[in-house]
Amino acid sequence: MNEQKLTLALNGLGVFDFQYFDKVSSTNDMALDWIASSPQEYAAVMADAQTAGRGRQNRRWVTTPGASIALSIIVYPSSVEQEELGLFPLAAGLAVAHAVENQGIKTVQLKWPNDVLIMQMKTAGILVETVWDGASLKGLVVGIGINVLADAVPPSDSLLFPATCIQSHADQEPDQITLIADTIANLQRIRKDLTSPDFVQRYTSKLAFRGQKVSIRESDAQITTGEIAGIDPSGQLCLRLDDGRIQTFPAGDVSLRPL
Ligand code: BT5
Repeated sequence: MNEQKLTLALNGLGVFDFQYFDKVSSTNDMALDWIASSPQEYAAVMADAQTAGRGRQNRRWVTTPGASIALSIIVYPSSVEQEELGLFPLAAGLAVAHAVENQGIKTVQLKWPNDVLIMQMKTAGILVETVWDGASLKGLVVGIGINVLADAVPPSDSLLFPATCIQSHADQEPDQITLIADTIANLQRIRKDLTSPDFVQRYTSKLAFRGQKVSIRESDAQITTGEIAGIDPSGQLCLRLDDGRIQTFPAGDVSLRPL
């Protein structure tokens, strides 16, 4: 990573607090700890390698040195946003999706709640975590892992869902610093109308498997099938069941699979 170019790109977005590591356990862990010393909003932690990168429900996230982006962004949600924290993973997904599109890729979609797909294969994953002081929210970390080069894609037998990388779909060599800066700039912009109908409409236009039958697994004992109808203003998935009723699912620890 060219640190001078990174500094210029981030400073251009008003981001002066950032840390870049050759190797960390998890950039989310570093960012969660950093919140205690109140860095500025959009303070960012990045790393070339993670020894304990994680996804939701403590699943493993693979980061390959030189080929992946591991980025964690610190956000302090406003009181209005705190009413709708479930929108943050979706907003981060949309921010990454637009950054990937800016690399010249047209087939980008979002697998609810927060996976970024290229041609229906996962190219980025998002893990949003919060720090609380009793009932008061101290801050939120948006963790983003992006497969940039082909080496970033883990072997298929180790994955729950097919994966790909930006390099395999872009005409030009993908640029890590542009991807990072675009992602942060997009998140800054998307947050301006996060709780408006425009956000729901923009997210829905990128929603993968819309109108298709999927299964939603909340636990081994709780699996629901239905057709994806869209999302509601809180970012919950709306599923049309076989009897025509609409059931909503909060963006928590659920897994969505196409059938
Ligand atoms: C995610 O979880 O997709 C969230 C991943 C967030 C990673 C970032 S990297 C920066 C920050 N620091 C961290 O420690 N984490 C964040 P989930 O939806 O639970 O998906 C996890 C599953 O994705 C795994 O069980 C694998 O099947 C699959 N997987 C792991 N590494 C992958 C990769 N590089 N590309 C595609 N799929 C992967």
